[in-house]
Amino acid sequence: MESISKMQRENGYTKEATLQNMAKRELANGLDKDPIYKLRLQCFSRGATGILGLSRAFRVMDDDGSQTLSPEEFKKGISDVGLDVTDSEVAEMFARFDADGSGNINMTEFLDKLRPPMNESRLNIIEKAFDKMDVNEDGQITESDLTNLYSVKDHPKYLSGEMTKSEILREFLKNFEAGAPNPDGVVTKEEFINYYSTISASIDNDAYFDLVMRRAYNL
Ligand SMILES: [Ca+2]
Ligand SMILES: [Ca+2]
Ligand SMILES: [Ca+2]
Repeated sequence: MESISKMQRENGYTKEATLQNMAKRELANGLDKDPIYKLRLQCFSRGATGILGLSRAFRVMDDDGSQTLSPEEFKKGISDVGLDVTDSEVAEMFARFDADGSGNINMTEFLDKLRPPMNESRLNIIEKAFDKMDVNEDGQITESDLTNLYSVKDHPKYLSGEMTKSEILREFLKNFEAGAPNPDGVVTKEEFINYYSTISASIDNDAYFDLVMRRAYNL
């Protein structure tokens, strides 16, 4: 069976520099004028790494710590990241982010629009990996799903006695919970997809992305 330290290596696959360079290149060519697309590139080009970086951008914009963005917070945040857009473009972006029309943007809405889009085949392989991890099929991945699925035997911190099996599994799950203000050790499908969306963005080739996922999850 796959070992957890190998899984961590594979999951550490996000080529942060690649993503940053790609974002800078695409910003420079200026072909796509969609403001949300530009906001995503702006975040990546400023060194936001992966989904964690995007969720951090949300927390920075959330001045009053309400875990939602008001129109004012959003507008200020957009100008702080250096995105050059008109007031009407900001209003249009806000409306697109605020999918439920509540008048503010929550983290789920924010990441749903800001995460790099993926095609059907990439989504499918990610969902397959999720389903494999969700051993008890309750729609979320927790420590109990992983306990028989992955071995920690060759994990350096397990070998050194620094961490217990349970601690290693919980730390592993935390990777996927970057968007959650308080990681609870429960990984939803949405968190899992968000996580892989930024890894996906750093890999151009569909077949190669497929291979990376199949290797990581023994699919
Ligand atoms: Ca707020
Ligand atoms: Ca909303
Ligand atoms: Ca489960």
